[in-house]
Amino acid sequence: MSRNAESTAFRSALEVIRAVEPRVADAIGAELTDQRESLKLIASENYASPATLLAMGNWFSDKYAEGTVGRRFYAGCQNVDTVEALAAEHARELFGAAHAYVQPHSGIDANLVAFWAVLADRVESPALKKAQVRQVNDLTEADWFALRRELGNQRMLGMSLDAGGHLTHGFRPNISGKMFDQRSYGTDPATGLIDYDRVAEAAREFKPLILVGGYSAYPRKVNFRILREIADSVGATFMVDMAHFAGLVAGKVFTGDFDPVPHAHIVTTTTHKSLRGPRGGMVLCQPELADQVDRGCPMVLGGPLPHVMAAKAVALAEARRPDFADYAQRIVDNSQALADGLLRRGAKLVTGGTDNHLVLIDVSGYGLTGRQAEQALLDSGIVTNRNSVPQDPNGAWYTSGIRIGTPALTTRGLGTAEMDQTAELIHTVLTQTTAGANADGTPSKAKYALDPALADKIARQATDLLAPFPLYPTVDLA
Ligand code: DSN
Repeated sequence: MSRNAESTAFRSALEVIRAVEPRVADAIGAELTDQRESLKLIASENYASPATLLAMGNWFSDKYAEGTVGRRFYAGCQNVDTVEALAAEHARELFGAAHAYVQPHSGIDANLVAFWAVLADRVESPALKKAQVRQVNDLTEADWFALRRELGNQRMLGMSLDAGGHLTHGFRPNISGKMFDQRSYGTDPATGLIDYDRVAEAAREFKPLILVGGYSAYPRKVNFRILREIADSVGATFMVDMAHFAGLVAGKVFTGDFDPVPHAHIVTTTTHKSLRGPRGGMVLCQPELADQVDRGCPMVLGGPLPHVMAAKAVALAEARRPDFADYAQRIVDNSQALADGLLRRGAKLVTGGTDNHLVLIDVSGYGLTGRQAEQALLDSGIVTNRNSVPQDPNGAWYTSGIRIGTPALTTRGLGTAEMDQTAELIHTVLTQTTAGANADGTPSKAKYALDPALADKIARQATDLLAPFPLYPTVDLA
């Protein structure tokens, strides 16, 4: 696509918006500037292609389309059917999945759709069968009361939050923790790695309805074949949340035992992280769960977002191109180069390295909390997020970790040499930052000191590092 076509498209869009509310047009332009200028290391973010972004800004946004392709609760959905069917087809082909549901608005939504599909399949359907009725409206009040109790009393076993699991894998502050009786498996305190024997032991003791695999802050591969065997041994449905590493699965970096799709009954993902699509979610599943998954809207989801499904179709088509596999491999090469650069300079990393797109620095090695480190890095033009480490003494707010990831910088074209320089910038900031104290002299978990001149110098170096790799080089808004 020529520079002209993309520049014209975005410039024209901003001109139209500016005529109505100039402050919105200005904010959109400013966001591009900010993204261009910052060293973005947030492991869950990326830069979608101009085609993906443009597919979202149109009249598909005006259409209601509850239901699924060919079975809608509204008339006039023929064009929505086209894009939803296309997105699902690309997803099935890309991941080798039997069924794809592309309506979830986010990863949390995708997980809720998956949970309710499993509950419907494993708990509700047998209850309806037993009562010899077709649907819940036909149950007696007593049977309905009993079914609601049963639905609300099921068990889930997932990875603990501080070991890298996600809030939606059954944690109390989240709806998943209120819906399920939950237990966690953690990681080996000595290695930081998943101990599959301990997972099997926990599954045998707890007998979950759902075993959840997947993570948002675990820097290693997971053996999904072993987790499936564990699930089978206790009659659990095996669900994998691959939101973080979907791009590595799509790009065939994670294959065999490390590809969740052939092993799990149901797989959820977001579409905007390493997969590099629009902000949204998706569910892939085995045929026996397909009907229940397709009831996601209006069971759990509000009306689907046809404009985002159009963008999912575009992004998934991009991910099916051969160059996406090269991109996925470079994400991991960069992540390993970043980890090596940090280790060589003396940083402490959870698990001692990485197999995937993310690195988790234990910043207690620098005498800092995650919050202090995150702010000091931000002052220096380096955008990261603080994250718990296993058995974190500082809790989920202050934390002791910094999670960094390479999907976004890899999209810009930075390579392993630039990752080593990035490691140098991060290490310099963290060694030069000192933890502050509260007014009463006790150590503060939030206050810190970093020479502003040094922060400015690092920020300039970060900008210099990015300069040869312009973001959206085909888009010129000037
Ligand atoms: N917010 C996502 C992440 O950063 O990992 C997951 O919810």
